[in-house]
Amino acid sequence: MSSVKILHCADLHIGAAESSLGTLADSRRAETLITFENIVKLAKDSSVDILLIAGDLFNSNNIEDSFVTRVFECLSSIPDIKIVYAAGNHDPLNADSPFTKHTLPSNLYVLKTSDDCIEFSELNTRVYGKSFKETYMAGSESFSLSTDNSFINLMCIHGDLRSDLGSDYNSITSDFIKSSGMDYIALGHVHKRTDIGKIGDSFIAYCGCPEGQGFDELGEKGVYLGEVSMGDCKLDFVPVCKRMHLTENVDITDLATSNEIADKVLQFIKDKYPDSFADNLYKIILTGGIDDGIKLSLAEITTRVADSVYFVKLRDNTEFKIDYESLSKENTLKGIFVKKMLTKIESAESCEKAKLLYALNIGIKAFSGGVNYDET
Ligand SMILES: [Mn+2]
Repeated sequence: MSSVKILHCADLHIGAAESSLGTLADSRRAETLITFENIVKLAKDSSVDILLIAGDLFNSNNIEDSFVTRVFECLSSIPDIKIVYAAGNHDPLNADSPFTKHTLPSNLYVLKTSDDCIEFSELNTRVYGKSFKETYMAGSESFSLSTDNSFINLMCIHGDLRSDLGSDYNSITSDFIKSSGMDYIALGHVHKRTDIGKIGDSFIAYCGCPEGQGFDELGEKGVYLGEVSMGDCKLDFVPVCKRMHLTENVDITDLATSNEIADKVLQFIKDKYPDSFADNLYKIILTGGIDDGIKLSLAEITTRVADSVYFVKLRDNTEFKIDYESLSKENTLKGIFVKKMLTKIESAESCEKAKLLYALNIGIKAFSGGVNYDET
């Protein structure tokens, strides 16, 4: 066999709850499980030979049996596909692991916690790698098992791609990769996808998490799918996420009422995401200059936008259109505050200036009673 068809996924974190979503958190947990089912279906429909899962399939080893049962049931439903699992730092392969406690599907191969190799002779392919045994695992300078060039050599591993061995999460260095002899290294751990890279003779990529679980995991998420052969790799990114987390700045200069602002926000996201705007989760940062004294009702604007989308939260970064110089001459508490802040800003290092300007803006809003504390 000159090539092998693979699907590379990682970091599902099944069972994780995005608690900031409130009542939606449970539905998002269910969606992550459904996304996993869709990945299995994609593997089946694409007739892949090997499904590589590079760790953190479960968010922790303390996971409800119903999730584990469903996951293993899905994997059993594709008996013709070999599945290789390398446990990650969230679901390490110890006595508490679902992969230790439950009966595994016969087509599921779990890599040991020491350097390991699984051979699929009918596919002329070997899959190398190892599992996390506990939450932390040190990296190594090189992989201890040598390869045979008459096989397609794959690695499935959870770890931290970096230049030194300093990570607590299995440092994977360029030297490690260059000496590995792999055709493709399927990585998990980093939730942001990388393009397919090449270090030495080995292709390598993080596929990222297939379903974002916070506003630090933005945009379209998915898996890598395609063919690997000796010395070559043709993998495509396939989006599988049900929803996207998105952060957008919306300029509301000169708008005043909540319905005007909500309409502007909705129009902005409809224009940018015409096909999926209603399905996504948004963090909207309101920017621009508004008239002095206008108190935005974030609650009302949020409610109006939320009527048309799955989830939205707002942050107010607007500024009052104020002539600070003339205000600083007023003999009022507000005037004295502005004068002191302007003096500080003038003498501040440039990196501090933006912070102080933001503080000035927040302070002015506080005088109008318009500061929201939930602005993370
Ligand atoms: Mn992870």
